Amino acid sequence: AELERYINEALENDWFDAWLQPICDLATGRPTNFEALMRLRHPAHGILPPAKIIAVAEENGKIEAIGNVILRKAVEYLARISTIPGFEDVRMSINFSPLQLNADLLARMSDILMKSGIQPSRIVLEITEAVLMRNNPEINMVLRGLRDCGMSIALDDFGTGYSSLSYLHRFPVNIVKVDRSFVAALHPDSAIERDKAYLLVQGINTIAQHLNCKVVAEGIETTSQREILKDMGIQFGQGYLFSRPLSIDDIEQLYNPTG
Ligand code: G
Ligand code: G
Ligand code: NA
Repeated sequence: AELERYINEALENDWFDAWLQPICDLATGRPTNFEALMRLRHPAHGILPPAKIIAVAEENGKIEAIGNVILRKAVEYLARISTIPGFEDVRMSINFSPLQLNADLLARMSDILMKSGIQPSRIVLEITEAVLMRNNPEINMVLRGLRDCGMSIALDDFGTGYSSLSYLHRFPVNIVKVDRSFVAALHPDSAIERDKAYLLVQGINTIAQHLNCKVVAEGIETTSQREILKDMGIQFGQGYLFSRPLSIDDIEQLYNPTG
């Protein structure tokens, strides 16, 4: 009930923001994308836990209003980042709840992109396989519509769900994000655990490459994880090793300190 009240207050007062975490080329460390991550900063209570906020908002129907704020800000921030030298072509990855993927989104998305002058090919929609599992005709139509406009679709938390492979087969996914639990297991004390995680990530990478999907490894925290993944042939990664999620002002400070 408390979180519901904070959500309403935050929508009224514009306290929702999109923080950004870079997705980097593992070989060069250069950001190729930024992922927009929802943050609610309450003036009295600080940053509230995003996963809980999203769960509550999906229950009470506020997720669409929140998602619209995140979408608008993420595109605005992409336009700002694009003015940094060397960042003209970076992309923005935006998380979508299944409840946002309705016919209204098609019109809203094209309106926002038109007004900002951002090419659709610079937007990545991050969905979880729970979205595809619904096999909902409206959702599938919306995803195909957005893809037909030139946006990419990334499957988040890959490998943690029920039957991920069948979704790759049934639905035109462009990017697979290897869940961070696999990356974390590349590091443990037990060599058996480590070897198993290695084989699983390698398997996911092989399958994804055969399906022409790019692969992003999530949750990279150490240089040794980065090296292992790079040597395995995985091209992209995200995690605290590169950067925590940051506000747009901090991103501009970090990448364009003189601009
Ligand atoms: O930012 P953090 O890592 O705490 O995010 C927690 C969870 O919330 C992650 O699973 C992430 O995908 C999800 N999430 C973050 N931002 C958004 C958003 O804008 N919309 C939706 N639907 N999920 C988000
Ligand atoms: O599921 P999704 O990829 O959207 O989740 C993003 C979440 O992962 C955010 O809550 C973000 O803060 C968190 N995250 C990002 N990088 C790392 C990392 O290197 N380690 C851990 N433990 N969490 C991370
Ligand atoms: Na995500």
